[in-house]
Parts: sequence; structure tokens; C-alpha cells
Amino acid sequence: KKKAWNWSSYLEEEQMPAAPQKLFREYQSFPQGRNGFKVGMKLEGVDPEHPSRFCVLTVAEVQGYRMRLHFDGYPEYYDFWANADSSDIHPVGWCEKTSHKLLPPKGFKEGEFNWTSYLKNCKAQAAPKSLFKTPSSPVTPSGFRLGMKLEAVDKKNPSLVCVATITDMVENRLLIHFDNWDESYDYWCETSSPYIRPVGYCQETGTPLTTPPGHRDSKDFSWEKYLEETNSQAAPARAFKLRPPHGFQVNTKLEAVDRRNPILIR
Ligand code: MLY
Repeated sequence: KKKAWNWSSYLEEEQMPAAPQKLFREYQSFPQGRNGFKVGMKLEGVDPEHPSRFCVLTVAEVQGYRMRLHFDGYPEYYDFWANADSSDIHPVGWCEKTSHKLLPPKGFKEGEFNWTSYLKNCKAQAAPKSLFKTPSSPVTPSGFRLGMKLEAVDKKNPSLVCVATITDMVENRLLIHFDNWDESYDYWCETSSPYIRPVGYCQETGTPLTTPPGHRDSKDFSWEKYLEETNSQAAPARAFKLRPPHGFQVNTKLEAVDRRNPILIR
């Protein structure tokens, strides 16, 4: 007859140690992890599939420091997991305060939604402000502004460096949008991100630049003309964190993890 599986006899059989408790941070311990979010609390947050959208969310499940968030009015399969200290979640009222558009729960028309009556109707509690991460460093002006253009790596197609625009800013983070592409490629990044480069970077380094689809000058794209046509500004080079030349050369051999196939841990 099979015995029930348990950690201590398993580790003994395998002659392998458990990772010592002291290597973990307090917030990693489960189930005591310090996470004040409770099931049913409501909040505002970024839709991971459409990072430009802020939505009405409910805490559906809490696991230590992580929680499953649900889009109000939408099927459960859109639910996603976030850490309690995520920069992508905000207390009720944040969108209004920061002039962001809040996508209401399914079934509400635009402008029809208001948190006070919604919370009352749902008999739900707003997640207390104190549970959210507060921006640690004071927000320093970075030199980046809304609408500025730059060259950015498409994280879904990492071999492409593309023409992009800063379409939102929250604290020290930038929302990167690819010109003439839909917002599903958008992503949030720190101002110091290695994925963003100043206008002219590709030309300087001899890297191909992916120009906006439908733009007539794809063959001999000129930033100067494009900025003029779109009546926009380039993000100033000094706003980017400069990195010293890395010294790698084409064809240099090295070892690296295959991220699509990281070694399975059984
Ligand atoms: N094969 C993809 C490539 C999309 C690239 C989008 N980037 C540039 C924002 C496609 O054509 O859908």
C-alpha cells in the first residue's frame, strides 16, 4: 500500500536538504507572509494584457505575498497573479486623482461608473491605501515627458528595436507604446531600463530600426522628418541612463540560460 507523500521522508530518500528558512525573506513565507489584502477587497490596476488600461479589480485569492486579481464583471480566466507590492496596483480613487481613465466593470457605460455607489451596491470594501506600495524615492523629474519619442526593444519580439512613444507616466515609470501598433505590445519600464534608447541609437550602432507600419518612409526613415510630421519631440539623450560600452563582440561565445526552457525543477 502506498504511503502518503510527505516532505521529510522525501528529502531523506533523496538525501537532499530543504532550502533553509533563513534564505527566505519574511514576505516569502507562506501562509504567514505579511499581506494585508483580503479576498473581496477592490482596487484599481493595470491589465497585464493591455498595460495601458487601468481596470476595476477584486482580490479573488491570497497566497502569502501574492494574490489573484479578478476583473469585475469578466470571466475568471482573465484573473492574474500579482505581488502585494506591485507597482501596477493602486487604491480606489487613484485613477481619478492622477487623471487616468478607469475602465469600469463589464456592463457599465463610460461615465456611468462611480466607486462610492459601486462599493455600496456590492457591499464591498476598498483595499486600504496603507496596503499599497508607496513610491520609495521622491519622484525626481527624469527629463522624460509624455509624447516624447524614442527607440525601444519590442519585448514580445526582442530582436526588434522600434520607433516608440511615451504614452503614460506613473511615478518613475514610463509606458512604452510602439507607433502604429496596437497597445498589446505596450509595456511599463523604469527610466533606467536597458530596453529604451535615445533617438538615433540604431543609426549610431548600425542596428536596424523597425519603423512604424504604414509609414511611407520605411526604406529611408528619417527621425528628423518623422518628428516634424508627428509634431513631437525626441526624449533627450541625457534622460537615458548611459551604460559604458559592454565589450561583447559579434560571435563572442558564452553560456546562457534558455528562458523558454529553463531547467525543470522536479
Ligand atoms: N510577427 C509580428 C511582429 C510584430 C512586431 C510588433 N512590434 C514591432 C511592436 C507581427 O507581425 O504580428
